[in-house]
Amino acid sequence: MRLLLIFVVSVSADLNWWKTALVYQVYPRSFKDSDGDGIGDLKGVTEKLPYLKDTGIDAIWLSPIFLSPMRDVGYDISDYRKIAPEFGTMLDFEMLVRTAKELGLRIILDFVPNHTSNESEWFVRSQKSDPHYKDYYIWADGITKEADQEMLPPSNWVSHFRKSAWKYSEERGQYYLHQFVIGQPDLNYRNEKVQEEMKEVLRFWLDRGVSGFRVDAVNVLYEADPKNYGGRYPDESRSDDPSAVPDDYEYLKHIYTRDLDEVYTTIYDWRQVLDEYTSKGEYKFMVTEAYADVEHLMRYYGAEGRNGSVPFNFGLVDKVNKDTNVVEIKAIIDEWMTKMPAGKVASWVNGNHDQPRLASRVGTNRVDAMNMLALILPGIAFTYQGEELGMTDGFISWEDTQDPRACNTDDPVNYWKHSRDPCRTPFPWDGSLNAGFSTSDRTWLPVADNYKEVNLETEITALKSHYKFYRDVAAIRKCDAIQKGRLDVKALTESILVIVRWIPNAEAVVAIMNLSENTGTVDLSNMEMLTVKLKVVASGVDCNGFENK
Ligand SMILES: *[C@@H]1O[C@H](CO)[C@@H](O)[C@H](O)[C@H]1NC(C)=O
Ligand SMILES: CC(=O)N[C@H]1CO[C@H](CO)[C@@H](O)[C@@H]1O
Ligand SMILES: [Ca+2]
Ligand SMILES: [Ca+2]
Repeated sequence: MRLLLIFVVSVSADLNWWKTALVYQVYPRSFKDSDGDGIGDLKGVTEKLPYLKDTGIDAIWLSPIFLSPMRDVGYDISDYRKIAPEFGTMLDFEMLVRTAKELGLRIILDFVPNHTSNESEWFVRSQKSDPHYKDYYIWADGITKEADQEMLPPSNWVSHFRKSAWKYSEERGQYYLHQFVIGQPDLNYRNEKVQEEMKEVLRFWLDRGVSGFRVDAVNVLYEADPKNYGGRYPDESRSDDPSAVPDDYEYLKHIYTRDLDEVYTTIYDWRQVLDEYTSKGEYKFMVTEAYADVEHLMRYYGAEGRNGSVPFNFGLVDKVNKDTNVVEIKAIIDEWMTKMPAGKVASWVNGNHDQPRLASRVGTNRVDAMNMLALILPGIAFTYQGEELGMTDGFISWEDTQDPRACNTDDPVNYWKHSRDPCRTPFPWDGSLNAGFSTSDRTWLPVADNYKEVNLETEITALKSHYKFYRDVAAIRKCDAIQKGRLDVKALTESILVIVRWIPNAEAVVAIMNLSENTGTVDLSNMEMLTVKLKVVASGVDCNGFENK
């Protein structure tokens, strides 16, 4: 009798990695400069990947690295398939992906679908009314008042960066829409060709081994369809913000320019493109950026049998400052966890390149508590580069200012109120020249003044530091209680919050944050799930009396 042996080779796709991923946002311009031109680049990121691995990071989201005239620091893309020369080459990118894979790190790219740069070939041809590209963007005729023949824009819409969202093109004799800066014309998603183009862009990068996308400014993808308004783009009405002036974005109620139903359908369509690739190996991840209320955000998760994305949860960024108490923090957590549809994955964000630094926003003494919170709650945690060190906002003079939102004010006195540069200063690797970021005489933004104290080398050498605490919590995050356990959040007083993640009769992790200046005693004996004996495995910089494991 012959023995027949059957080997079942199962190539099982890695479907769950993203559900508890610790994602680190690299802002490539400010991470590490490998060639001394003062601008961070892809080779610099590759060189520092071991640092991210040691820190306990699972995936890296790279802010835009694509060809761009850099009028909105890379969020104005002229070719979605090319790497900006200041960041490197396609070969550098492939090396980055390969090195990351070897280390077990995943790469997530920034996808900016609402607009291209006005220097994109698509826009240049559209402006020339090239038949294929004619309707790639939102073009409309101006409105002429009978009396004085003066031409006005097609509607009263205002850009996110102030003033009319319409710009007249002499060449085409029509206005185009730009919800952000003039150099960022909005794509027309009511055009099937644009839909296809953008799906091809996703496939292009998926074919190059990326694990997913962070999608920029999605809730403004669509505007009202003139077909439903007698061929015109309808005016928006006045908002209830009494302090806004007509040039301000806040002046209008944005009922025709954001959160339209069509937005969600497009997200579900992109999810389907990503799913084509999931069968080839790992799950491809998508997280969407929209500043909207929680009810709108929940729709991104999916609907009517269609899968969607994970929406960024900005609750901890928008609603937490130096004075927030733990009852308010608990409310932010509870709101998301209660409204989130069953079986979906939460996300927690403490900052990004548009927000003041965590230490500047909530105070240096709350940095550890907020980092711990994001890392211990169920779901995905996002850390913006440098928040693990407790970096503060840097001082940037008017002369050094780069951010268009600040430059557009033309105001050398008050520009800083609008500037996002202070949170974008170079990563402080050590206390040497330019904080070890670059060997150049001049860096694209100056390093923060306090880099001699706040830098990685100093924090690694210190007995206790924000970095060491972050790294310890990231290590604990890998245990079952945090990966799969239940959640309990209790505000014991206005300043003491206890978060328990546990698996019944097996394992528990307890995080205790005290937001007051006073020491206190916490009695955990009435928490029924804590039948196990506890030991301290990580304690923050200001926690005296505890030694780290
Ligand atoms: C793009 O817009 C900028 C203003 O932001 C303008 O200076 C430039 O000439 C425009 N380029 C093209 C190709 O239209
Ligand atoms: C956090 C973030 O990425 N914000 C971006 C949103 O989109 C606009 C326009 O693309 C950018 O200016 C912001 O930086
Ligand atoms: Ca460089
Ligand atoms: Ca749009």
